[in-house]
Amino acid sequence: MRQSTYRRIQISGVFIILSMSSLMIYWNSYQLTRQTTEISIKICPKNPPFLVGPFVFHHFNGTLEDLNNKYQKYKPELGGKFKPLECKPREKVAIIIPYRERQRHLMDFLSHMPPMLLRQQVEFTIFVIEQDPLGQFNRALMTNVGYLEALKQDNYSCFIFHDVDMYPINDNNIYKCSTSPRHLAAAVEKWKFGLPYPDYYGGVVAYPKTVMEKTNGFSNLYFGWGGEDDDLGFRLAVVGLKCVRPAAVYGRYATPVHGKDKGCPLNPDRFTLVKNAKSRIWYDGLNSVVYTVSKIEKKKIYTHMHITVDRQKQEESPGGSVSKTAGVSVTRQQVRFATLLFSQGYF
Ligand code: NGS
Repeated sequence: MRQSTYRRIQISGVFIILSMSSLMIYWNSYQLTRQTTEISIKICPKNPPFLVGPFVFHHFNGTLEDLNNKYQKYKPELGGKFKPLECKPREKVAIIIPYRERQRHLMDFLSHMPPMLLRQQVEFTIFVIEQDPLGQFNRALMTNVGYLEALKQDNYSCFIFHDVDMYPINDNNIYKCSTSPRHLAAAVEKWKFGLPYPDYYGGVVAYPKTVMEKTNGFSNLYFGWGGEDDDLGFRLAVVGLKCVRPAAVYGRYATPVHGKDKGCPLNPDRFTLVKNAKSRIWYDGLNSVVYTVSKIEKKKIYTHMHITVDRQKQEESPGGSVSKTAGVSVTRQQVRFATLLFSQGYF
């Protein structure tokens, strides 16, 4: 009896030792695989090796499902977080699209952008920030919302604010940030691959997080069409920054022709707002934006956010109340700039 108990204890002992050693072997091999994977995935090179240079923009006639299938090979995480599979990127990029009723352009954008961005070895997520249908569209407010909401999803360090109907056609125009803000749309098709005026900052800009913090983001007061991108230039001037641009041969964008948006008529206040842009920077921006997120849809290849804006509440916020009444001192340079725009028929 005593002998058999002894034997049982002996067997259990051997069993425990065997299980522990196999556990140790498993743990060691797991650690080794992890280390090797970490070592073998190198930081992406400064000059991506797979660029093709100029490439053509094509309209896309398929469905979102087609694109979901097409991009499966890139293994995006839910919400559309894409990473190059061959190396570890240097920064996380959020592409923010202020959006309303542009389904066809959005499909073109989703079809055109990811392959280029992955050739550039960018880690990115596309955020479509859609303002609900009521009221006038406010592009700059949507960019502020996109910035704040993207940061709730992940620690992005680089933000590219992008019109949905502008398509880069040279992949040497790398979608990355530098310490200065970058205006990527340097040569735009609708202006014969030029710009409408030298201080134009519309279309596509890349801001590192630090610049968004320095400029208090963008103004929230431009309801309707025009002026919000001119305002951005004045904000940058206040904090001693200026946009840099890629060479025109790289910063080329295709801009298919389309009619004016119904929900975005000319903003009659835009000239006044642009004139006092500098005086509002500390009151009107990220620190005063008023909005509600009504829905977040994490799609397979992008994130779609639905945003409700209350114009009255926004205009009653601190920045709003100084916007039209501030005793603004306009500099000679500002007047010259506004006059230049005026003389070219922009107002
Ligand atoms: C200027 C607008 C900008 C606009 C640019 C180009 O006049 O917001 O035209 O417009 N400034 C003002 O209205 C103060 S575009 O030809 O792209 O429709 O970006």
